[in-house]
Amino acid sequence: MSDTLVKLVDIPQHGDARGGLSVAELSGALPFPVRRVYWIHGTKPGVSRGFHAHKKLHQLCVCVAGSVRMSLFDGRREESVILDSSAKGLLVGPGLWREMYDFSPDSVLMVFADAEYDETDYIRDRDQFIRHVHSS
Ligand code: T46
Repeated sequence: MSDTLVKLVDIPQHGDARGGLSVAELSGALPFPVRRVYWIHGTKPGVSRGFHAHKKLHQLCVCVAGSVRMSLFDGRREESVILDSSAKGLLVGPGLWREMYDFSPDSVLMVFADAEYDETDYIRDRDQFIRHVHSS
């Protein structure tokens, strides 16, 4: 895989004349066993989310409706990507500060995670995050 922060995976599509059907399965689009799924929806206009990193968590983010822009920062470089297709998933591993902007009113961001919710895995202070990545 390339050295870019934005790592997109293709999600197989099995739509037909009836409509769409997208599949994320282990050993396919999902590179880890899923222990939690959550989705972010109904985000109010102008609201930004994220502003944290994870110490260990691996996630696959799929915008299954509408669009959202995700920005990733590894302590040195920042890259951003617009997610607007259920055919693409963004892999977000540990050690990446993430911010989410420009949610469309119909946006539904589905996130597959390799661990259950654990607040101690979050780094919610940007300066602390920068110290964390530069010391590891
Ligand atoms: C991430 C980005 C992409 C839970 O109780 N369980 C959960 O599984 C999650 C994800 C959140 N929460 C609670 C914690 C907070 O009290 O829900 C509240 C909102 O969470 P947060 O402010 O962290 O939401 P976002 O949208 O800023 O970030 C979320 C994920 O938390 C995070 O892991 O990578 O989406």
